[in-house]
Amino acid sequence: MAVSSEPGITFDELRLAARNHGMPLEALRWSLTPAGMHYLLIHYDVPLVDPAGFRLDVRGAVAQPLALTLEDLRARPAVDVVATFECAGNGRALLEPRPVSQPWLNEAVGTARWTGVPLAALLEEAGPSRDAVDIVFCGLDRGVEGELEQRYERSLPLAEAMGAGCVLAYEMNGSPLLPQHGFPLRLVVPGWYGMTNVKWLTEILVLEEPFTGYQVTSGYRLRQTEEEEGQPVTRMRPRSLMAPPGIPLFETRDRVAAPGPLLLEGRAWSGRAPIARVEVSVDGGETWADAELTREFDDPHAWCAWSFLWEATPGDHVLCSRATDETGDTQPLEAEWNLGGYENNAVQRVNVRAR
Ligand SMILES: Nc1nc2c(c(=O)[nH]1)N[C@H]1C(S)=C(S)[C@@H](COP(=O)(O)O)O[C@H]1N2
Ligand SMILES: [Mo]
Repeated sequence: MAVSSEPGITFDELRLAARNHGMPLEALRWSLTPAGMHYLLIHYDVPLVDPAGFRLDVRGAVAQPLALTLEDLRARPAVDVVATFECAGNGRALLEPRPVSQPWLNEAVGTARWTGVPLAALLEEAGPSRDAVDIVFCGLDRGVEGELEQRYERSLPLAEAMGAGCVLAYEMNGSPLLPQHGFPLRLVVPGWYGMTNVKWLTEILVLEEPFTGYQVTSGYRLRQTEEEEGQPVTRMRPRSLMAPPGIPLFETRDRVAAPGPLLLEGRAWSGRAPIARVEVSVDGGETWADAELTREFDDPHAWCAWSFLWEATPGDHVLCSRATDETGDTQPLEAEWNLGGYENNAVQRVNVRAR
């Protein structure tokens, strides 16, 4: 992956940004993100899928291969899961030098209620062999990446795939998936970074050896150089964001608010453990005070809401929030750089002028 030290994004980055939109941060006020405001990340093209001809194949090292139509899937017992998705590249464009890819600031997040078939039950029916190690999830979309022609496919270790909460979803917030969110079927793995939630899912392949596909062995690895093997990107690190207070300046999106009491609100999540604490700083991260936390969903990897009453004094302020999860992991003040620009969960800084 190329990196750039230029302050402005390149034309290639702009083209990606124009396709893959973020969640407008004011949508942090909604507990479930309306589908049209959920962020979007599509490596290749959105495929046009005829639902009547659609099949999900479960094959490879299984006792009983399966070929399921949408009706077959909808006839099975359904479950719901509320999951916060965050793109692993969220925060990438704030890194210096900047890894050249989708230039997210901090808006690549959203939370939806996903309805579908529990993955574990389907895998059990197919009967993975005793030597199964990885389950590969294959999308219908194809492209060229890292000079390799490929379909979008990602794997999970068998134990993670069998774990509670993985769903083959055909509905988002109670409606059929939109084309851009994976119609007619996608994988949902609560807690993992977004790339795990394979859209336009058409095949589940059980392997008796580790999967070596591009999106697992080349893409989505934490490393400083191309030569390094690095560590895979897996579960989301703790993060919090603030719903933009007051009103925006058109060009900079900085905020303007009246002096006096101002309720700061936002949401926080972690893919590793439930959120234990959210703190707020109104002086750019010098001093911190606890925010109030409200858990709206039982699902451990759905975001929770936080709020903090601030007495705004006239002048310029930098507001921050910082989440800590039950493992004790907390958001850093400064980003940790890596070549792909992944997992940047550094605290957000919100400029507010009270006047
Ligand atoms: N088939 C397929 N699945 C995919 C992708 C893709 O390009 N193709 N993008 C992944 C990435 S990188 C992210 S962050 C999430 C985004 O999901 P959303 O667009 O529904 O928010 O989908 C994942 N699933
Ligand atoms: Mo992503």
